Amino acid sequence: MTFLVINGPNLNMLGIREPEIYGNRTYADLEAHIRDAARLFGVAVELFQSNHEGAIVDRIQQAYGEVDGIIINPAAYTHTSIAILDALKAAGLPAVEVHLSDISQREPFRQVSYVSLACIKTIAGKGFGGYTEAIKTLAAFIARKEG
Ligand code: CA2
Repeated sequence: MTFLVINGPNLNMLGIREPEIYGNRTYADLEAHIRDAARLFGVAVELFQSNHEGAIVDRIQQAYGEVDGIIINPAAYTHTSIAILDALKAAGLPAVEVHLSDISQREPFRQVSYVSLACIKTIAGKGFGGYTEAIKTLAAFIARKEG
């Protein structure tokens, strides 16, 4: 089983600013965390980070027929991007949305997620652990569907 993990704009800045919201750990630490979690659940992962909406759309389109599921933290595009929502729908792959912070407790504009409309689950406010939970959720969902 292979999952594509997509991280959106500014997540490459993790650990550099706003530690009170996003913590002290860096994007490299997040990548290591995701790879460890994938190993734990026996799945392969491809990691992709971009600050560009079109690049994220392209990567989702490319994932069709290539991976079994998508884990996505679209970052700020969560709250604006119908293009990413449509790409996820077009790819037709099971997807889980992850946010480091609890977007339901933040500014009203962060409480709206277009991307969630194409996801089987949204996990928010659990920090790096949210990605572990997403891998577990996606693996169980696919196993149930195939079994
Ligand atoms: O909580 C999340 O994971 C978010 O997706 C993070 C996005 C934000 O726009 C979403 O509303 C919620 C922002 C990621 C920016 O990350 C930074 C990291 C360090 C310094 C500045 C920004």
